[in-house]
Amino acid sequence: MNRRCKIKNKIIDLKSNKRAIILAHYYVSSDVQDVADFVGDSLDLAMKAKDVDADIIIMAGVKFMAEMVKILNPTKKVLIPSLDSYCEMADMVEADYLEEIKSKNPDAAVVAYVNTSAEVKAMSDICCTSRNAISIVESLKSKNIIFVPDQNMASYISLNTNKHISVPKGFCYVHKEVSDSIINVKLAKYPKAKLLVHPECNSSIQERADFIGSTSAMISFVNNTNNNEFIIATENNYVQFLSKMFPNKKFTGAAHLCRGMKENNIENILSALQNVEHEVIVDDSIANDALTSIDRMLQHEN
Ligand code: CIZ
Ligand code: SF4
Repeated sequence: MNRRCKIKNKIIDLKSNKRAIILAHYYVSSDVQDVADFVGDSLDLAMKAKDVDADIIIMAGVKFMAEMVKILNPTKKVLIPSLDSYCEMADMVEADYLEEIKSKNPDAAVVAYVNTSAEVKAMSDICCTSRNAISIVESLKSKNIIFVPDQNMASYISLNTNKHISVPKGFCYVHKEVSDSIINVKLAKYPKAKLLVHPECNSSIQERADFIGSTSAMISFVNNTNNNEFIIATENNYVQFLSKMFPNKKFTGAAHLCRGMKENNIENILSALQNVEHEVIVDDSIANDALTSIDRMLQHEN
């Protein structure tokens, strides 16, 4: 048995000994997804986190996801495999900055993309993910919306709703780096491929897309089309996930890996389980207000 198999087997044994479960995002490596009990997007993970029967939850993703799991499961131990698994976009809008924007737009509702800190969620009216952003924004009474922190996602929502969206700042470097020249090279190589684009990509890339949507929406698109070739403009680990899910279809990636997601590996998952280390703690007063915004999003889904 090779070293990776041994580590994976140890993780599986420890999970059952310690009543632990592993949640993994689509953007972590397939090695990590192999040991997970559940793989999904941030909305799936938030919903799953609410009804897991375990003492320990390991969140293989980035820090805001682990915080969200903790907020939804305050009595459980939530561990993060690496303390360096940051979402760089989530760190672009801080609480002080949002306070300033709110004071300049007192009648606007604040929608926080889940890629935000617990503090920012706590200051917002409601959360959303890439999967439900349009319907959440549409459901609000207010015509004026402050949306944090992704400017490209905000433009996409603007185009698809009749709301006035203020977009202070923020972007995801993984999606912003998807360039026209990369798409040109991919299309020259795979001329029949459909181009699937995440709404965090620049509008020039969105304009060329055959389909724009979240990772879950991309799965539905692939499932419901007769096309067999796809160029995927979102985090590159997702290409491996799609290739496993649809073995008869061909996928090629147009984006890089996310540095924060890449921090997760089977070695640090094993270590987190063995030593019960890297526990995520969210201050109670922040967690309560953040929970209100997350719960409003989850109620919208039901
Ligand atoms: O919401 C998520 O999980 C992210 C980060 C991407 C997506 O489109 O699902
Ligand atoms: Fe954050 Fe971008 Fe990484 Fe997603 S891909 S976790 S938005 S930095």
